[in-house]
Amino acid sequence: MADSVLKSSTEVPKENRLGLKATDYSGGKSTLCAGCGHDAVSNQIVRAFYEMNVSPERVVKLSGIGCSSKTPAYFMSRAHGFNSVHGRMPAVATGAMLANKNLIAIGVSGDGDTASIGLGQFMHMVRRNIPTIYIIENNGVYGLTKGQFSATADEGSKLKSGVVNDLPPMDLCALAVQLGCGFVARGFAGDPKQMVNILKAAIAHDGMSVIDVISPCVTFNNHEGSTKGYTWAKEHQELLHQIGFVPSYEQIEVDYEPGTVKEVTMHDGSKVLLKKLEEDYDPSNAIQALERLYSSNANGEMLTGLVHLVPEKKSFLELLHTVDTPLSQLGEAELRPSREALEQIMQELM
Ligand SMILES: Cc1ncc(C[n+]2csc(CCOP(=O)(O)OP(=O)(O)O)c2C)c(N)n1
Ligand code: SF4
Ligand SMILES: [Mg+2]
Repeated sequence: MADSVLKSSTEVPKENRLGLKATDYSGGKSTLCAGCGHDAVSNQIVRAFYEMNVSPERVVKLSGIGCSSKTPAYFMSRAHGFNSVHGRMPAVATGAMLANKNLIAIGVSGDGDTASIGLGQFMHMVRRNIPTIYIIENNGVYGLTKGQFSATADEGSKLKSGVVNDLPPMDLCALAVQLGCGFVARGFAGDPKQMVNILKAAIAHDGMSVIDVISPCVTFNNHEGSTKGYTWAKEHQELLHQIGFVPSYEQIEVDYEPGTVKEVTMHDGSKVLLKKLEEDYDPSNAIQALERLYSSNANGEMLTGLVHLVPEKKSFLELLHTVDTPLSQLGEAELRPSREALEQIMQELM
């Protein structure tokens, strides 16, 4: 039954297929506030990469500025990493992936880093479909600079000081769908089972995946009147479906009632299983995704799940036909154009 597949990801072996332990995927000690949602997301990242048997040395971790952007220091110490300036992670991720398409890029950003100073870079990165797992740890505030409202804060929500937010929120999932992103999901830091399966599907996706995670800031936005705190999120989480993930190397025969589970085959042959809870939802349909996000927002609910999935969408690297060999490993013979090629270019400029 589908349920047995949906539960299978909870059985964790002591070593993965690479012979690595979960501790081989850990990072430095966190300096965030105890109970911060961002630490829960770091743990979910560790578990997903470990269970997906990804060598940490194949991973590049990228971020901007914020409490959220500090977190790549707290997972996968053995991976490559670059902590960029505020809102500029997309440019660095684009450069890294153009230089070496064999890397698996994971970017961690915040709602301030992405939806304010970095919005232009984020939008063009989505539009170009740069293969990166782009996580927004969304707490509705600028945690690092003492809790001012961010652009994702809900209208009418209150700061601890009693200040009310008068501006409408930006929905980063809806924005990503509108810009043609092939993988858009929303998770909740307090729902690890769903988040780990979303992350596994994102690792299997060849293209940009945008994951908006409601990740409460316990210091500045977890009180009554806040709409990004743990209690509010638990009470208002609306599951779009249950998510199961079957990696390509597991030849599991999935047997389920016709019409109850939607199966999507990813680029690497693994399967995402979406068990319907309430309606006939087609994740490849962008209009349905937008309708569902808008109706949830209008009802004051927090929709979570894999909102939009189009695995066949071509990435920027595929469109550019970038070489398989990392640029740093190409020799002079491959990099230097021939005399004839240079002469031809000169002729074209005449
Ligand atoms: C160019 C620049 N402008 C402003 C700042 C100040 N600043 C640091 S972090 C931050 C916002 C962080 O918010 P978010 O991305 O939501 O991360 P969080 O701390 O909430 O995880 C701001 C405005 C900065 N570091 N650099
Ligand atoms: S200030 Fe908020 S976002 Fe920053 S570490 Fe503390 S709880 Fe997390
Ligand atoms: Mg924030």
